[in-house]
Amino acid sequence: HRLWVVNRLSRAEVAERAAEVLRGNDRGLHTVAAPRLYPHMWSWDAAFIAIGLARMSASRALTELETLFAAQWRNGMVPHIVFSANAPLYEPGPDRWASKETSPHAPDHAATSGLIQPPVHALALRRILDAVRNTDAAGRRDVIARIRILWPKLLTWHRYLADHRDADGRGLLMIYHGGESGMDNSPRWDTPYADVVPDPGFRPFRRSDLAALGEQSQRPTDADYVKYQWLIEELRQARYDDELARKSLSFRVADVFASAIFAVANEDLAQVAEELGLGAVDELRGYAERFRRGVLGTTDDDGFAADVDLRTDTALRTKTIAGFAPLLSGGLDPEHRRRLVDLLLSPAWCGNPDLAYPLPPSTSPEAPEFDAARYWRGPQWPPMNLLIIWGLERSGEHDAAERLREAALYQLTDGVFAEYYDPFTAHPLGSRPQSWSAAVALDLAA
Ligand code: 2M8
Repeated sequence: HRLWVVNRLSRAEVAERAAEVLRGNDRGLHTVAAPRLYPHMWSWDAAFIAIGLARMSASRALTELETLFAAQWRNGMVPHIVFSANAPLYEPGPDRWASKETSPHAPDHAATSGLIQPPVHALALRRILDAVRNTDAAGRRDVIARIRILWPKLLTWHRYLADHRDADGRGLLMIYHGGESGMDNSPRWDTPYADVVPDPGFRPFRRSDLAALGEQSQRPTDADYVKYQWLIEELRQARYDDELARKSLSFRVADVFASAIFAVANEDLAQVAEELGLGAVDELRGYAERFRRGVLGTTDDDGFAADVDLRTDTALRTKTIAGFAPLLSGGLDPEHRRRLVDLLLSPAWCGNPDLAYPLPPSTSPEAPEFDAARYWRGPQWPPMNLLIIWGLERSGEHDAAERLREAALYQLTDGVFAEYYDPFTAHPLGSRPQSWSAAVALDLAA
C-alpha cells in the first residue's frame, strides 16, 4: 500500500489548527458537524465537539450541549439532527421528517429529525465539569449553575432510553435505523437490512451527500440509501411512537456498542450528580449495571460482543469495532479482558501488518465485508479511536491505551481533520474539516 505522504504538524500546532477548525465551524450557539456535507447539528457529534471545546472553554463547550438539549422532545428523546435555518441543502431535511406535524412529543420551536444517536452526552458533561476546575471562581460558578439546569434534561434522556429503548429490561438499547448507531452502513447491519424492503410505490428522494462530497466510493451505496429513506418513512407512519415502532418496524436491532456507551454515560451522569448533590444516583448506577450486564451477555469466548437482531432474536457476529463494547462497559473478568485486548492488538485488528497506524479499523481487515474506503465498512474514525482508548484506560490497560493514543494523535498531525481515514494508506476520506475529528485532536493533544 502506498502511504499518503504529508508534512506533519507538531503537537502544539495540531491543537492550534484544531481550535481554528472548531472556531470556523462555530455558528454561535452550535457547531456544524462539517461545513458542506453536514451543515447542521448532530447529536453525538455535538457531544464529541463539547469534549474538544472543553479544552478551550468549558463555558462554550456547555453551550453546545445546551443547544442540543433545547431541541429535546417532550418524551425525553434527543434527536440526532437539529436543523439550522439558512444552511445548505441536506437530505433528509426537516420536511422529510415532518416531526412537528407527526408527533405530539416534538418541540414546536426547533426543526429536528426523529432518530437518536449513541448517548455520549454525559461523558461530555463530566469532562466539562472536570475542565471548569481550572477556571476562575466566577467562571466556575456560572458553568456549575448552568450544569445544574442542564443535568435534569440528561436524566430525562437517560430515562427515555432505559424505558423506551429497552422496554423489556434486557440491558440493550433497541435501534430503529442503522443511522441510530451512528455507524450507518456498517456491515453490522447487513443481515437486518436484507429484510428491509421498501413498498413498491415508494419513491426515493435525491441524495445530497454525493454532490457535497463528490466521492461515491467513500459513501453508502444507492441500494443502502433507499432503505435508509424507507425506514424513515416507516417511522413517520408509526408517528415516531415508540410503542408502535418497536412492534412494527422492519429494522429492530439491539445495538451493543451504544449500550456500552450508555453504561458509561450513566456512571458519568451519576458522578456529576454526586459531586453537585443532584440526586438519582442509585437510579443511574442501576442503569449502568443493567446495561453492563446486557453487553456482557452477548460476548463470545474472546469477550467480543455482538448486536442482536430483535426481529429474529439472533446474535449478529460480524467482525466490526462494535465487538469491543465490553472495554467501554467494563465488567469482563480478567481472563476475558486479556483475550479481548489481545484480539484488539492482533493482526485481525490494530496489529494488522498492512495498517499505516495501529488503530482499530471500523471493520476487521480480515472480514469479508471489509472495504478500506467506504464509510463505516473499514476506515478508521477518530472519535472511535478516542472511545476505545478510554475503554482501555477504564479497563486498566494503560500500555495498550498509550500506544493507541500516540497513534491516534499522530494520524491527526496531517492537519486535515478528515471524517475518516483509509487504514492502509492513511489517506484522509469523507468530509473535511470534520468538527469531531478536530475535537478529538484537541482532547488527545491536551
Ligand atoms: C454520518 O451520518 C449522517 C446521517 O446521520 C449522514 O451520513 O448523512 C454518521 O457518520 C454519523 O455517525 C454522524 O453523526 C454524522 C455527522 O457527522 O454523519
